[in-house]
Amino acid sequence: MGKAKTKLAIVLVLVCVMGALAACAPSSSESGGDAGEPAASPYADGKVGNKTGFDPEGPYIENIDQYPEAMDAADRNARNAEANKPSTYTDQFGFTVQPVPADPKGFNMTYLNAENRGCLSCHTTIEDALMSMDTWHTVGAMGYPTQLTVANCIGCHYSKVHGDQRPMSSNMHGIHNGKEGFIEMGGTCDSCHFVDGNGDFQMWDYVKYDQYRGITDLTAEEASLSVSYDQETITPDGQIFFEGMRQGSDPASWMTDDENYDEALADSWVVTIDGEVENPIEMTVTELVEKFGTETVVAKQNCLANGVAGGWIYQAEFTGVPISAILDYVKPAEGVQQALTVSADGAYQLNLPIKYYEIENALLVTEMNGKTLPPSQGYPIATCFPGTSSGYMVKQLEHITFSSDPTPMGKMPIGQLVKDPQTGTAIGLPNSAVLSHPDGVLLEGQAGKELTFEGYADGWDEPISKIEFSLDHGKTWTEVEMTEDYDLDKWVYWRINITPPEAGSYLLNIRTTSTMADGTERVCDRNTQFLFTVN
Ligand SMILES: Nc1nc2c(c(=O)[nH]1)N[C@H]1C(S)=C(S)[C@@H](COP(=O)(O)O)O[C@H]1N2
Ligand SMILES: [Mo]
Repeated sequence: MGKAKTKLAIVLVLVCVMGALAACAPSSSESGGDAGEPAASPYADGKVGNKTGFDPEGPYIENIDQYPEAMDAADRNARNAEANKPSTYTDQFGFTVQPVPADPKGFNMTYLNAENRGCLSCHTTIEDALMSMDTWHTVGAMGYPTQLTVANCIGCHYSKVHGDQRPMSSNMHGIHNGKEGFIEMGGTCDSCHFVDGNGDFQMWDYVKYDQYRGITDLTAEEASLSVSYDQETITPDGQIFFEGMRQGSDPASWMTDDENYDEALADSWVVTIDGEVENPIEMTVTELVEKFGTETVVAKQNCLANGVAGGWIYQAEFTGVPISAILDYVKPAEGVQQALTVSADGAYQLNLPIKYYEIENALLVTEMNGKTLPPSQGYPIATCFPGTSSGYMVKQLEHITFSSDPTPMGKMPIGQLVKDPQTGTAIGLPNSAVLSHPDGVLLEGQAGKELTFEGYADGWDEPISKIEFSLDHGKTWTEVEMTEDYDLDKWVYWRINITPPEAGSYLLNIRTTSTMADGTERVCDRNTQFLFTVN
């Protein structure tokens, strides 16, 4: 201790000398010291930190004399960030995507190992993963540049309940764990999951944006979003999602060739409407159109399995024979409860309660957006129940059978929104997504410039009452309220303008609210999250 005291005087003398060297002192800015003022040193030579190491007889740390340089925090972080720059790729729509934000420490890349987690860190697209399976699997391809995510898988693989044929957890573990491809890519539990502070396994893709650093938060005031919406926007040709279901999911049965179809088919394609009706009919598509005429409606079509932030939705102008006119003619018997609607290949058999056929503007569709219905949409004729699901659009329609028997007929149960196994509430009700850009998009040369993002909100059979946007992880929101004349057959198509002030990554949270039948408000159980980076 005496040794230390004698050195103190020399230290004080050296304080002035150290002033010139202050820039070398590690963490001088982090410790909050005034610039130019040296940290007080207990050492004779005024050095800061231990550059010689403890006496080997005392507390011992191996290589301690090499530590001070290596432990220079600012420098280490900068080197880590430089060596671990997030990468970018071009997605299937031609957008440049940077899934992980850059941060000053390289924290996301190293500590979170973010680029090696989540479905799309290994799979180019989910569609591609499904196509490469040994067994045929339905593929639902987005028409908008919106990526399929695990949220869409949950739409069908929802249940963890024993006895369910298709629970996500058992399927996904079965095809990943211990499998060659997964092992080769260094797959672990962490590839798909995030273990939270309670030791609970979360889906990484659901929680990643709450873990990332380097996202620039903007309060609602700073973001000063301008939001507009309409209910009329029609999905452009080629942006309608495609679901390759059909017969047993075999791609050979998919109707993907929309250019090359038999134009004379409408004259020979017979639709049968029978069962408990007074006047059963068997008529060609051409005869149906001649006898009952056509009407045109604009309606959204939303897949029941569309997940949070998913793009399995579109809006189109449908022209076809009004089902109301057909019902007036065939006259279903008193007490008819339901009808089974079957496609020509017999693979799609949908049973729907009679109330759907009684929807005022329900159609047997022959045209879409002013053109002959393309094969992918059901040429030569398909059902359309405005305000309901695209799943109720039975394509290549052949047969409708009315029945007073309440027992479900056909191969498929009546479609209904499925429940999220984690939240216990209906998936994507109400829902929203960005449709103009993929999540994680990198927009080059756009810092400080005005950007427009577009997307939808839809509440199924509940009207949307408001849509809220946040750019500060949900602390403050910009909201837009829907007007009284809300049209339930249509979606809400919104546009937001934002000028990101500087280069960096930004996170848009979208929270949607609908009004339930009893008048109470329903808020989406998961926000739609959309990351974008500008430089
Ligand atoms: N004949 C037939 N119609 C069908 C299907 C099908 O597999 N076969 N899939 C249904 C489902 S679940 C949906 S979501 C839509 C998908 O339509 P899209 O591929 O045109 O988007 O078609 C519906 N109609
Ligand atoms: Mo669907």
